[in-house]
Amino acid sequence: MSPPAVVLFAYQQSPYAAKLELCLLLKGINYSYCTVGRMPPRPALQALGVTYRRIPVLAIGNDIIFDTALAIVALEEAFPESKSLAGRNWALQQASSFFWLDRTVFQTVAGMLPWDALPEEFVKDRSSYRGGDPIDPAKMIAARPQLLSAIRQHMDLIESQLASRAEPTNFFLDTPSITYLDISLYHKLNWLSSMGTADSIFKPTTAPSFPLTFSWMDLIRVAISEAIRSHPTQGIPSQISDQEAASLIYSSAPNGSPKVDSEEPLLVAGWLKLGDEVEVTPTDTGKVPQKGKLVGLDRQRVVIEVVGEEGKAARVHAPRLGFSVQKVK
Ligand SMILES: N[C@@H](CCC(=O)N[C@@H](CS)C(=O)NCC(=O)O)C(=O)O
Repeated sequence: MSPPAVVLFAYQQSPYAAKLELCLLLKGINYSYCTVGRMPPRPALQALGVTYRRIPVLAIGNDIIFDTALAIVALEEAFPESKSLAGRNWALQQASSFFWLDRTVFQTVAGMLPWDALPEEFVKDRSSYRGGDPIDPAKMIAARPQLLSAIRQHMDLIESQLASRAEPTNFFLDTPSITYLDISLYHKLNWLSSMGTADSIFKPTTAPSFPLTFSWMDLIRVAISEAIRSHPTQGIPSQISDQEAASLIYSSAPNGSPKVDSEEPLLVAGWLKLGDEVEVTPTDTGKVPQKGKLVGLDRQRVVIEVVGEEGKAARVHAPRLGFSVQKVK
């Protein structure tokens, strides 16, 4: 059986897309890249009936996955022959990535963006994306010492973990090969170091405070170069149009039947039943609901059927952690 077509909907500057691209590259999975705008509207996703506003979105055949946390799980399942990034402590990796790195660390790092150099329209868009008070670039810049201080506290944890490895050439969890947690951590630090606003950390004038972190980042860069060298055509995307992306998705069949946990309290209580029109919404940022027909619900994911502009359907999967599921009233 030929492997399912993989389509990444993303834009170049998206740090979370970079995280998923690294996973695809290291796993050697071929995929197509459908470029969407840095801000909505995003016609490629609208055509699929996708209203979820976060990027990236990953399609594996007819299955459309929201959130990189679930995308990596779906990739591990759909491509069992590819290099695994799950490794040891898989559950702990997912929990650390989701609650520590993707939430707390990412928010702090995003605060370090050069807000005064960004277009006003973009800052306005990200204010509504984030929710709460509008982003005031002057206030963000004034808050930098506090953000830098928080980043140093997180980096202290990272440095201590790295110091506990048996070998200095091992990865973050003391494994000889790279794992998902390495990638989840690396893409944030690499993004931060590229901003130029944290040079006191990344380009110190005296001895660096985080030497182990820097040499671990070099290890990751070596792993990336090796992946490119060892399979120069795999994991390197080809650009496709919105229409090509839709036809790849709609010409594939969904993979298997969605799972249903009969003990799921929302089903047991009668709040939800299969076939209901529901909305699935992130609970932290970009809280734009995605509507669809409930076809699967277990402890890990919610699956809904979403009909696109041409009346064709795809299955959309979102993680349970960090997403709410409610019946549309
Ligand atoms: N937890 C989500 C976070 C995704 C996220 O925050 N993406 C950013 C871009 S890197 C985003 O969607 N920003 C708003 C936008 O692009 O419209 C994931 O892992 O996929």
